[in-house]
Amino acid sequence: MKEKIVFPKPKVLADSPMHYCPGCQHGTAHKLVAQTLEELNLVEKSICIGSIGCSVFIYNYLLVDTVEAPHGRAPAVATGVKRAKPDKIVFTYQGDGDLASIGLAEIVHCANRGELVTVIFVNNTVYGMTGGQMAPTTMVGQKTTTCPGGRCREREGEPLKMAEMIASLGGTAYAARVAVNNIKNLKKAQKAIANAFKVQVDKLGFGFVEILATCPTNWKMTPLQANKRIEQEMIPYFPLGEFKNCLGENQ
Ligand SMILES: Cc1ncc(C[n+]2csc(CCOP(=O)(O)OP(=O)(O)O)c2C)c(N)n1
Ligand code: SF4
Repeated sequence: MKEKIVFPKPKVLADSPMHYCPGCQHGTAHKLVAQTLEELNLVEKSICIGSIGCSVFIYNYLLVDTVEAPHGRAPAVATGVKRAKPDKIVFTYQGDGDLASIGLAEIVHCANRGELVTVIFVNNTVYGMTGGQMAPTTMVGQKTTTCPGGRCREREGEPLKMAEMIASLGGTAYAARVAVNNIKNLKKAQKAIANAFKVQVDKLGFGFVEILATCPTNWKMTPLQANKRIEQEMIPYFPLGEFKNCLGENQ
């Protein structure tokens, strides 16, 4: 019997094994970005700005021109690249340690200025690459290597809700939070990522998508347990949805 491929791999995704841990959703997020670039016909003119964290090797997987801008500086580098090459489609791919901690000033000012760039923000509530330290998005009560007793609201405050914060800024044209824990949410995630690129294509302003993602290794969970945590613990605190959408009828 002839095989029928139902979900083909996007061509812009390299044909090489990824280094991510089993059950890590960075790979899923990469695939959604790759699919979006192909569907919107943006592959040839896209420039990716990589960051620090487990996704530091994104240039090995997404076959587009890439600049590395570690330690939260990706939005600043994206600003420079886009201003120098306004015909290109420029996007960053950043984790929560990179974007919401070290790079908090960069992301806020980039959005507030309304830079015509797109930001893909992967929130897995820990610093994954460096061994699971507390991030600004770590949940109250969550145990990490730097808060072994659990994050404490009185001591460390509440986890930052980046999608809502970015939506409140004048230059933002699109801000949403999505998850990739089931098929329904995957489909919504795909649409949100496309919208975050469309606001750049239509020159409406800054585009931002927060993707809730698993880190089974540092959560000390199996992939299945980690996926359940997204539904049971993360989504109740980090609600899914669009917080700003200036696309109007252009969607
Ligand atoms: C002591 C120290 N401070 C800062 C860094 C820089 N650094 C590299 S990866 C990383 C954390 C990245 O975490 P995140 O952005 O959440 O991405 P993830 O690995 O979870 O995908 C940091 C802070 C470092 N390597 N060592
Ligand atoms: S440490 Fe966490 S974020 Fe990094 S690859 Fe493994 S599961 Fe993914």
